[in-house]
Amino acid sequence: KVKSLGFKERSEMCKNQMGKKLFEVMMEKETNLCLAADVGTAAELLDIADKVGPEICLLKTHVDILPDFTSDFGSKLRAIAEKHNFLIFEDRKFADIGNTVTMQYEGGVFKILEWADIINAHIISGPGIVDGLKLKGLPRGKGLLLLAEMSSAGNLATGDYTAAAAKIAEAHSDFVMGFISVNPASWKCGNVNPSMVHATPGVQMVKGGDGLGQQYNTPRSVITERGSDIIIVGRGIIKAENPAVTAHEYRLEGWKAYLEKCSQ
Ligand code: 5BU
Repeated sequence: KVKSLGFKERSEMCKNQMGKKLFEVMMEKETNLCLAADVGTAAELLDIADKVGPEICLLKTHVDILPDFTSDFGSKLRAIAEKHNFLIFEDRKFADIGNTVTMQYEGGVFKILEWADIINAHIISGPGIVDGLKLKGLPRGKGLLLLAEMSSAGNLATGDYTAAAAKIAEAHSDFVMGFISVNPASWKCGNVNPSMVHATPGVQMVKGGDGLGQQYNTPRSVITERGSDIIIVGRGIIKAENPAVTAHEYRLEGWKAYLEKCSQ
């Protein structure tokens, strides 16, 4: 088995600045944990971001679920991100044609471009979606993750679709910094280039599901067997009695698995 490259070597290969920054944050803080902050209100989100901040490299939002969203949400979250040195990922899953996503990224109530470091997109509409998002995001140093795979049962992002995502990423490596993936070790097209980061949702300490299609794997399995880099954990942390303590446990599991992979 070939020894995996470390985040340091990989950060030096990045063409996208946000991709490089993410690897650097991961190394500085020794964490490959992303919190999926799917809490009920913006107030709760800001609260958990501050508590769990020291444990994470990335905080993932679904800003459109927050009933108390106000225009100062972005600057408040950014202040917490700077305090704890993590990046902000809005899991918007853009999916429309290039021209429409430019407006969805920049405009509306949420103005995602103003506060999110990282966004993601489906490739269902073709590579024009990347051109559109890049037009707005690249001049501001942002990064894009492509949805190459999904964690939910019966999803259609498999095989040739996954390979197409990898190909589009290669062609736009100035803006695409990596993937949402589930089992990149199994990709027929290979694990693509090492500058690309892989982030995986559907992670809990015990394998299982949620009754609505979500499928969970353990941190260890995701990082070592499935070849990903970042574990994305939502309910495993936010529903815990003490989210900060539980986040610390996930962080240790994830980082231990990364170190193990590098020493194999
Ligand atoms: P959970 O509570 O750990 O199941 O939350 C998972 C989060 O990751 C949630 O915000 C989803 O929207 C997100 N997610 C996912 O679960 N599966 C996917 O394939 C993608 C995103 Br893409």
